[in-house]
Amino acid sequence: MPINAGIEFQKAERKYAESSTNQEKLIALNEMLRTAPKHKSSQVLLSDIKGKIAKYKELLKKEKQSKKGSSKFSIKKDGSATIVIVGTTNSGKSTLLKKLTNKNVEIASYPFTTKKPEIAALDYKGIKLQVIEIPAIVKYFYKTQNGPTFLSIIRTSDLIILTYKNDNERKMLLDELEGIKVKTIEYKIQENIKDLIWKNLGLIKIYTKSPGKEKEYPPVAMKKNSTVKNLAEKIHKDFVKKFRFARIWGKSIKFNGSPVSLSHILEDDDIVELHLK
Ligand SMILES: Nc1nc2c(ncn2[C@@H]2O[C@H](COP(=O)(O)OP(=O)(O)OP(=O)(O)O)[C@@H](O)[C@H]2O)c(=O)[nH]1
Ligand SMILES: [Mg+2]
Repeated sequence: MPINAGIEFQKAERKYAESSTNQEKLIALNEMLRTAPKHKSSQVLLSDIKGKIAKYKELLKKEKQSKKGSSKFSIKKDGSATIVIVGTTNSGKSTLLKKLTNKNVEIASYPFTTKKPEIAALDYKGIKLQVIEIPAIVKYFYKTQNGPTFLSIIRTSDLIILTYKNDNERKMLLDELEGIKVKTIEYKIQENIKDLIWKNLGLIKIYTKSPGKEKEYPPVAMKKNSTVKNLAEKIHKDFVKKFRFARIWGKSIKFNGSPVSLSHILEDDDIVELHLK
């Protein structure tokens, strides 16, 4: 925060932090430049803002270019969530992708082995998740040929796994990803990475069952705090209209098998039996 920054500047700064598109960021940055205090001690701030303006102009230009011709790296979203593996070269991105998905990707000790996004599917207890390895991040990534395209894949993902070899690389990565608001976890070899991914996606697994039968597999992925109504809508468009009550087994209920209404909030691993008219 600069000395004597006015309220207008603070507003613009907040707008910058909260905006998610390149266009909005650019507008907010120009606003910051206009309202920033202009004295000797704000030189660093001003040049930082100007640097970011140049960056977002470049990103916007590339974004417009890639909208014209269809990008050669266009990726179709698949599964209940998309996870991107983002890191420096030789930081084990492909090794991690293989460990998560069993996809036979090229793993090698020379740098920049992976040149295009590698896409694979991860099965987490029956829920399908899309995992993408992004080619290695380098300094001034947005200026590289495919940097803006890769950054937009990262920006539209649900979770980033950051891989790096040392603190300098970590700092560089965080600088290059500045402004991207996707939840980020850092991968350390000893962690149970699949459970860690699931915990950070903000999703729950819900099983359905019919009366007198076992729970059905695979489960359904839902956002945290979803209700029985959300589940019913997801299964069939008529189910909410036909709904009488539901029975629940699991963490969201005190007595297993108790009946609940549409507004009941579900928890991870709940089993739901819908009773319809
Ligand atoms: N000791 C050790 N070596 C690893 C580990 N993970 C990967 N490696 C090695 O590091 C080298 C690079 O691994 P990759 O998985 O290809 O790394 P990457 O980040 O995909 O690299 P690029 O695609 O080339 O940017 C390979 O020789 C791997 O065998 C690890 O956890 N421990
Ligand atoms: Mg690789």
